[in-house]
Amino acid sequence: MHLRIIQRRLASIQNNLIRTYKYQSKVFGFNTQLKTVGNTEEIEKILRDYNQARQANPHAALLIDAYRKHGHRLAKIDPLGIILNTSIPELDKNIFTVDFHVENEYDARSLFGLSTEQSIPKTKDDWIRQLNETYCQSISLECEHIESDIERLWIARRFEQLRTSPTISSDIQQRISEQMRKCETFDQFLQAKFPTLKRYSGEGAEGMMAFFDLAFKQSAQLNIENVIVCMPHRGRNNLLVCLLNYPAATMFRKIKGKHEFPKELKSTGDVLSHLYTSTDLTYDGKTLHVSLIPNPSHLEANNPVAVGKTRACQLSLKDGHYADTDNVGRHGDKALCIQVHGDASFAGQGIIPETFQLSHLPNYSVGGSIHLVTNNQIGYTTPQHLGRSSRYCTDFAKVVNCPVIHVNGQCPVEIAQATQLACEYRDLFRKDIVVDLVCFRKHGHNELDDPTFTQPLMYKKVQEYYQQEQQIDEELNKKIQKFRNTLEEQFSIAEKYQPKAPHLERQWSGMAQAKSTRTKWNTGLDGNLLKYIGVKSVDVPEQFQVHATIARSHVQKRQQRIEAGTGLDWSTAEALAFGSLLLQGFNIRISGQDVGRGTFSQRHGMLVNQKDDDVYIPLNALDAKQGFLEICNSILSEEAVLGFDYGFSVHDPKNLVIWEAQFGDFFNGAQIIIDTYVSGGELKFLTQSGIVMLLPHGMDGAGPEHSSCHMERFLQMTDSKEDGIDGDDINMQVVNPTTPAQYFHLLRRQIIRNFRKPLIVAAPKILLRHPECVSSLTDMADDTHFLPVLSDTITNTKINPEKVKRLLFTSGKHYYTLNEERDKRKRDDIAIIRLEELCPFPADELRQEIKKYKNAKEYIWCQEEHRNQAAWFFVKPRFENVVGIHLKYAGRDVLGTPAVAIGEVHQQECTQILKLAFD
Ligand SMILES: Cc1ncc(C[n+]2csc(CCOP(=O)(O)OP(=O)(O)O)c2C)c(N)n1
Ligand SMILES: [Mg+2]
Repeated sequence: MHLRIIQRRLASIQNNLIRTYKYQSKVFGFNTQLKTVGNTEEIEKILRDYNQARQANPHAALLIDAYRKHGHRLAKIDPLGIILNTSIPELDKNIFTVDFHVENEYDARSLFGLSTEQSIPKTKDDWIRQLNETYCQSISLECEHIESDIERLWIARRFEQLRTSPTISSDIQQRISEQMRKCETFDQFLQAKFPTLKRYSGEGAEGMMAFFDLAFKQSAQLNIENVIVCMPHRGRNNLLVCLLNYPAATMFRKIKGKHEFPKELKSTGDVLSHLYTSTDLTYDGKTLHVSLIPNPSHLEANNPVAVGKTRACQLSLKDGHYADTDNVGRHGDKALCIQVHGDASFAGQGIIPETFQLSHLPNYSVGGSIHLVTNNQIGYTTPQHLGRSSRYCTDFAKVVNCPVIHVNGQCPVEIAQATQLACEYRDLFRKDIVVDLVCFRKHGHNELDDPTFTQPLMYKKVQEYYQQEQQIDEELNKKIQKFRNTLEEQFSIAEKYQPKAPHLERQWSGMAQAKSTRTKWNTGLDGNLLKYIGVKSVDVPEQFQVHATIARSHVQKRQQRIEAGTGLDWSTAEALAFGSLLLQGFNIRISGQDVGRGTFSQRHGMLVNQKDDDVYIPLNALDAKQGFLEICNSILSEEAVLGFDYGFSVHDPKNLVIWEAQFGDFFNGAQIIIDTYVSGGELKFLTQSGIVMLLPHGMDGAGPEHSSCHMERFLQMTDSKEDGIDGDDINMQVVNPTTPAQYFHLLRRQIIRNFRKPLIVAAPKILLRHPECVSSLTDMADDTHFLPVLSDTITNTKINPEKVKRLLFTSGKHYYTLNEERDKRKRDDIAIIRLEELCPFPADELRQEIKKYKNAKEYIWCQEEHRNQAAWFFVKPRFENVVGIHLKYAGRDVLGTPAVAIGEVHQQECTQILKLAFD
């Protein structure tokens, strides 16, 4: 079979879904020529042989099929024996009525993945015994939901081979025992030293350490360079100290209430179960860099973050789709994501199916994650049957054809088999795979909780488990004693130990933490360079057929305005900012729903060939040595996608990462990511992010849900001072720019600076095409920069500052309404000052501005949003306390939704605001 045919079959589900525009040729971040699977000829042969063998032995094949499909339902995967596996009709011996004999050895080995050492079952009874041994013991496999026949057959056969192999080497078995004992020892040590500590121990789930050790070892063998891990609370500290070289002294300090970072750094730190690290591990002479990313309490929120960081890491390493040249490997050769989950949260949190939906997408794929579910069969006090409706906690994974291995967490050999299969599958197919480690929790949700209040029978079984006699291994005991001694040493030095700051290393070296003062950055550029970028931003290859309307209203219009150097609109300013940063070697990623065209058909960063649906990104053809723009039309999710992009942004400061909401208010689907990462990430973890959130905002009669990006919520989450001067070191920036040039400077400033801060932009809707909302190249020329406050300069009414009696302060698109009204009323006694940046609050610039109007008597804040929303509550105390003036309010009244949906009422409100501002 031809290679391309096999690739298509392997990715059948994806290909079936491609019905409209597609990447026919290479676009940045997705190379259509890249191989998605490993040795296709070998896999093809497996299928061919199997089909022949099947024809020769149809009854045996039916029996094998039945076990591959249903065997997992009989498996003994629960170490407590709580899951009751009754017999299942599909595997009843009596339904396979034909007695058969498999005579031919070759046929038998093609039908079923026997290891070379294994003798061939012949009769029906032999086969049933063999299949029971393979599929119904302490490990089982779910693979029958996989659409691709080749993939399904490969994994079933490989599983069977591993199960029929003699056993895992004694070397590996020793490693496993050592890891599990270390894990247990660490918990015992913490229990002895800190008896009242909630440590979310690994006890009952020690098997996870065997998984990690073997997965890292195998990754190193496969020449993977980086592994990015996300993980919730359970056993996390064990992993940090026992395997990832986290200084136990720092952890002990933390438990005693001290800083985990150097004291002088601005940081709040985070709780014990959120500590993180990155370290180099050596396996068989090969070095593997492992990063355990910081996690918030919100379970599973760190999963898309880890996947995003993995993809960014792949960009840094020019892995797979990011390689400069074709055919240099496969995506995911160099970086792997391991996602760890709890059983209850894996089943319950919506971010999980969202993240799975990202896994096969061109601009979000990482070449497959390996998932480990630490399935202790309980979530807090909720048993499985109340915690989900599906049979397994892993069932969401099946939506993307992901195989699932269930394994008994107390069976080391089977854990090793599961880990090996997961690594091999991911390596071969570059797709996600799940290992469901069925274990238990020795204690309650934490060690101070009494689980027998709610689970008396379960905990009887747990107690029985711990009453079993343990085998003694003297050699291992010695190693464990050594480990215990190390912990003792670390404990003794904890008080005086100086923790290290991990935040400005590797890709981040050369960057700094922002200071408490404000800095100004020249973000302007030479006009000719901007002209070049502007023209190139709409240039397409000769044969490329641009849609006629786009050619007229977008391409030609931009060409003309660039030539003139004036009348530049919002999307042109964005293209100029993007292009200039690309030419400086930075990469840009813009992600979100429909970002290629833009919600309002304004961007057209990616053009679609009218002849064949192919996609072209003009800004990626600027120069041979440029950085690249990755345009990522996302799934219709906010939480997982923003999490992914946040993760992308924290990996390397040389990437400008932008997430755009379709309309501003949809960001709240991603509120958890904003609350736990974007707003407080740097304070908690020292991890900087320069993510830009573009949130289309504006009261234009669109009704409650398309009007507001809830700026007030972002402002309330900032650490801007109500009675002091803000510096660059605020937790995030909130801006509401009103000109294309201001947007241009903001985007450039975001990446030119030597520190990173999230940037929340109340982005335009109607301003995208507003005739007044334009800039010229001179506004972006060398030595220009973003202005936090805009003076009253663009007006038809000539303003003489001496004559001004009233100052109107506003922010955002409302400025244009006010300006128009002032012109209409010919009010030269009113000046309008725009607050373009709300946080950090530009108090100095405002004071300077106000000074110009010596005779002003009235100061009014005028906003189009409702009084309990947008900036009013934020600016009022700052004007009073820091700027030193008392503001009156002119705007909509309070309301319990962002906007009315009755056109007439909307209009009456608009009129009323203007009366308040001008009468
Ligand atoms: C989104 C979210 N909701 C609620 C909680 C509170 N909580 C902490 S742990 C936990 C139980 C989690 O169960 P599971 O995922 O099975 O992990 P386990 O603790 O059993 O390892 C809950 C409900 C949380 N941390 N995050
Ligand atoms: Mg659980």
